[in-house]
Order: sequence, then C-alpha cells, then structure tokens
Amino acid sequence: STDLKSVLAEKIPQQQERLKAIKKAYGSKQMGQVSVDMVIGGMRGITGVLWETSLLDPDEGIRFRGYSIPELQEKLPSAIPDGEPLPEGLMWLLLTGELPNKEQVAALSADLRSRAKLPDHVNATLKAMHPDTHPMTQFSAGVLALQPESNFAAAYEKGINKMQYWDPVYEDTMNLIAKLPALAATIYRNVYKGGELIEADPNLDWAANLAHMMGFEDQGAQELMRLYQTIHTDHEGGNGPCMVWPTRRFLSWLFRVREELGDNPSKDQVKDFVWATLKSGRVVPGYGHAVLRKTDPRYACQRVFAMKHLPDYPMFRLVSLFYEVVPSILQETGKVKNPWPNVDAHSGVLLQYYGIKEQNFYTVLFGVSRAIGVLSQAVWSRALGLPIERPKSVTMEVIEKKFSGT
Ligand code: CMX
Repeated sequence: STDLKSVLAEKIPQQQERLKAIKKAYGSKQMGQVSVDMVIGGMRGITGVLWETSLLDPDEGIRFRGYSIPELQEKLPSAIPDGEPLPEGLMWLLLTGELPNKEQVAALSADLRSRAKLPDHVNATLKAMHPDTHPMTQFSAGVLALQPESNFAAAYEKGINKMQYWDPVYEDTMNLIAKLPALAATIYRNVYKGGELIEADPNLDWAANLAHMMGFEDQGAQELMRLYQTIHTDHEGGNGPCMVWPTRRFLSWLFRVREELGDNPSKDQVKDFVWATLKSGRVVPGYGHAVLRKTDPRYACQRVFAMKHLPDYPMFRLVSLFYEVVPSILQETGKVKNPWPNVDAHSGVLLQYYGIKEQNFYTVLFGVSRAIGVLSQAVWSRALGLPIERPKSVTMEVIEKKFSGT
C-alpha cells in the first residue's frame, strides 16, 4: 500500500506483542550498573530509554532502523537521478521500519503537501513577536501556537481508549511535520528578508519546498536541504539541548582562521593555530564525540556532497585541511577519546556556500529535521503505551552518606 497510516496500523499489534514478550521474558534482567560518575555526568552511559527509530553505534555512527547513512543514500528514493535521499523516505522508514519504494514516498510527499498550509493565526502570532526574538524561540512558539489544531487534544477531551492514542498522535505528527517548512521559512523571511513571504510550490517535495520558501531556488541548495533534513532526523534517544552551537562555534573558528591566515594557509600554519586553540584552554570545535569513536558518517556524507558540488569553495578547502591536521594533534594530547570530526565540522560551510548565512537560523533547520525522528518515536511511544520517563534522582548528601560509611 502507498498509505503510510495503514502500513503502520498493520505493524502496531505485532510490535505490541513483541514488547509484551520482551517484558515477560527479560523484565527482571540487569542492563548495566550505575556509578556515581554517571549520576553526576548527566546519566551518560546509562542505558535507560527505549527508542526504536535509531541506534548510535560507537564505531559506525548512527543507524536508522538498522541502515547506515551510506546505505540510505543508495536505497532511499531521490528527487533527481543519483541525487540525495528524500527525507520523506526516511520518515517512512522511521515510522514503519521498512524501506519505502518511489510510489510510497511520492504518496507521503503529496499527503504532507496537502497538510502544509500554516493557519493565519500562527502567522499573526509570529508577526506579533518582538523582532529580536531568537528564531528558535519563534520556531518553538509557532509550534505551540498550532495547538488548537491538535487532534490528540480534541480526542483526549472527548475521551479516547488508550489503545487508540497513537491514531490522533499520528495525525498531529503528519500535520506538524507538514507545516514545519512553512513555519521555518516564514520565520526566516520575517527575520531576515523584510517579511516578504514565498508561497509553497505544489511541484516540489517537502525539503525542496523549505529551501524554495526561504528563497533558495538553486538545485544544489535544494539537494543540500534534502540531505541535511535526512541526516539530522534522529540520533537515538535521550539527546540534550544545545546541539547546534558547535556548528556556529566551528564556523566562527573558521572565519578567524581566514582572517588571520587567509584562504590558503600551509599545513604548519593550521597546526600552529590548532595548538594555540588548545593551549588557550579551548576545545577544537566540531571534533570529538561523547559516544562515537570514528569520523561521524554525517560529516563523511557532507564531505562527499561538497566534493561533488563545491570542490573549490575556499571554506571547504579549509575544512579539508583541518581534517588532515586536527585528528593527529588531538591524538597527541593523549586525552581526547575521539579525535575525529563530528557533523558540526561540516554543516555550516555547506549552508554558507548556498547563501544561507544567518547562523542564528541553523538551529531551526536542525529542529525541522529532528522533529521527524522525535515525532516518529512519539507515535510508537503511544502505540506501545510507553510510560513517561522518570529516572530517580539523589542529593549530594545521599551519595556522601551511602559511601562515606557515616
Ligand atoms: N578539543 C579539545 N579537547 C577535547 C575535544 C576537542 N574537540 N574533545 C574532547 N576533548 C577533551 C575534553 O575536554 C576532556 O578534557 P578534560 O579531561 O581536560 O576535561 C577530554 O578530552 C576527554 O573528553 P572525551 O571523553 O573525549 O569527550 P567528552 O565525552 O567529555 O565530550 C564533546 C564530548 C563532544 C563535548 C567534546 O568532544 C567537545 O567538546 N568537542 C567540541 C565541541 C563539539 O564539536 N561538539 C559537537 C558534538 C556533536 C554531537 O554530539 O553530535
């Protein structure tokens, strides 16, 4: 079937049974141990969340429903021959666990287009906001302003069987994801382009329409948006906030390199610059990772994109030079667990190349993409009846008393 909801509805009873069986067979088994370091360290390393849509492997990076990014670039339908995957395809995969064919992706694209219009009251809400309000705050406010349209709120008010929760959550998910490009683009045009809005193009897919409504018609920019929106959708469960600051920090760092050393610095000059950064007690932005232990595949696929579309862009050449120089320096420090670059050491440069230069907006683009992962998981969370996460907390006094023997 090309109808996502009915494909999903078929899978739900099987997965409910699967979870019941897991609970029955392994419910009392131990998944690991918790040290005081983990309690103080933001629960890092504690396995404590069920998250079906993606899994982060320390060596391979993110896998979406078992598929790596290069595999998805090969297997997911694209808008142009040999082009980047369409995020609608990844959304289908995250929701159903199955790779979609071209017809299924086209049907999902069309469904999203039919739900894409932003209600007037949301436009009015955005217009009424103080012009200095950060784009991400406007984005969050815009999402909240959509609440009157919520199917779940209406169904809950009327009274709905718990087993059916997933249905209105699915409708809300579709409606929200469909509207995010218009919401993001409206904010972009309001904040940076004098409020002159651009209508959606009925012939474009979801991500290309985002680029189009922001004002970017270049094929390359639309391809980049498809790739960007695909690779940022999910990064397993339990992610914290502030995930896009490193993109900005990396870019500022790159701008400083250009200012001080020009477009064509030597390897030795770049080495000295990196060491100076480390010696001043700062981290090298865009490098290292809490879990990953090799080059982030999201970095790698953006590098391939850059080599194809913008091989001579001076900022990309600098990024490449850093790739040659930084890992061995970080290794030399002897303490950095992962000397390889992460996604943030690449995204910014690609956006800059296509003229999306407003760095405060990058977090919104990230938010549009991540919504796909988080909301797909939300549908499953309701389908499986998962509870609210409620980890136990303790005070310092509890730790002291427990281990000091007093
Ligand atoms: N430059 C300099 N020092 C670094 C470093 C880097 N890029 N990455 C790690 N280190 C240092 C740590 O600061 C730590 O030093 P201290 O022991 O003196 O405190 C030591 O190496 C060990 O840290 P780690 O276990 O390797 O890394 P963490 O899990 O503590 O931190 C991260 C991970 C991402 C916060 C860190 O690598 C970092 O600050 N990187 C730069 C910022 C960045 O690119 N963040 C983007 C993350 C993207 C994502 O998560 O997807």
